Amino acid sequence: MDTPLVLIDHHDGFYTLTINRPEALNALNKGVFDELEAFFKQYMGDFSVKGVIITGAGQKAFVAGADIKEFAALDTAAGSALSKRGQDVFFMMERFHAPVIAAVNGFALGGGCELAMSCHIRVAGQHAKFGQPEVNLGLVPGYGGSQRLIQLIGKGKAIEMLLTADMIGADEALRLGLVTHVVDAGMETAKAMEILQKIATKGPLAVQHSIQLVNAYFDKSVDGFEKEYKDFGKTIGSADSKEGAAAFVEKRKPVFKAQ
Ligand code: DAK
Repeated sequence: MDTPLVLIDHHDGFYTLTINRPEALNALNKGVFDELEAFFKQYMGDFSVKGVIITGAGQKAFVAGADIKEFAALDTAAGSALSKRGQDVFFMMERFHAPVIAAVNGFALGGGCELAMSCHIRVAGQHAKFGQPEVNLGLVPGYGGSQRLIQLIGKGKAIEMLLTADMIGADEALRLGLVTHVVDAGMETAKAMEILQKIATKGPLAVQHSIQLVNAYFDKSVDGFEKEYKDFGKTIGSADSKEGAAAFVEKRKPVFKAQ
């Protein structure tokens, strides 16, 4: 049997997905996309999954981009189709019901930066480097990077990164809001797990709707305020919200059931 390109480890509802192509600095090829897609398709809406961490094998790279050797021969039609397919996989991650955290343990370039930006939260090792170097190859980003980079750090810095292909380090990524935590190298997954465990004590439906509401802000076809009052109704009508209020009054920890 072939070695998986995405290693899946799970414990008590927490999943760690490790992109496993260290010899190519974990570059995203078709096989990696197939395995990521299969995971998120299988578990979408399954509340036994409390959270997901995505990281890269080895200590050098999270993901150093799309696999340059794979896309060299593509023409316009095939390239657009592949880009759309990659965007769809990243949308599945962004819309996942439970938090997905990127534990960025090294280079996050091109498609790697796009993968990290499609996660809900990003934790970087001190040695991490971020960039969108597509222009070096005569390309623009193909997996949502031109849009999500602006969403996260604003137009001014995003356009500079896109046009110069310059990399930024972890501390600058933190300052710009591209990541929310910087930790010692090797501690990225531990920090991500700490965040997931905290979120897992909250109401799972409320977490799911919070993710949807943040996504709605950036979805031009959705009125986020309208969705908020509707989702508020759904959450306040849920058994979990009754349990949350009862636990508060009884001075105990709530036991949520995603109902
Ligand atoms: N793809 C394939 N192999 C890669 C790779 C990549 N993105 N990045 C690194 N590798 C491979 C290297 O070729 C090398 O393999 P061997 O030559 O040893 O066989 C091995 O990983 C180790 O890399 P280096 O020897 O270069 O390691 P260094 O420490 O010297 O340098 C580096 C590390 C990260 C600075 C350097 O490897 C580098 O610049 N890598 C390329 C970064 C990059 O430009 N990434 C691509 C960004 S553009 C598309 C959709 C999206 C995209 C494209 C198409 N379609 C839908 C068609 C997105 C494109 C991108 O992501």
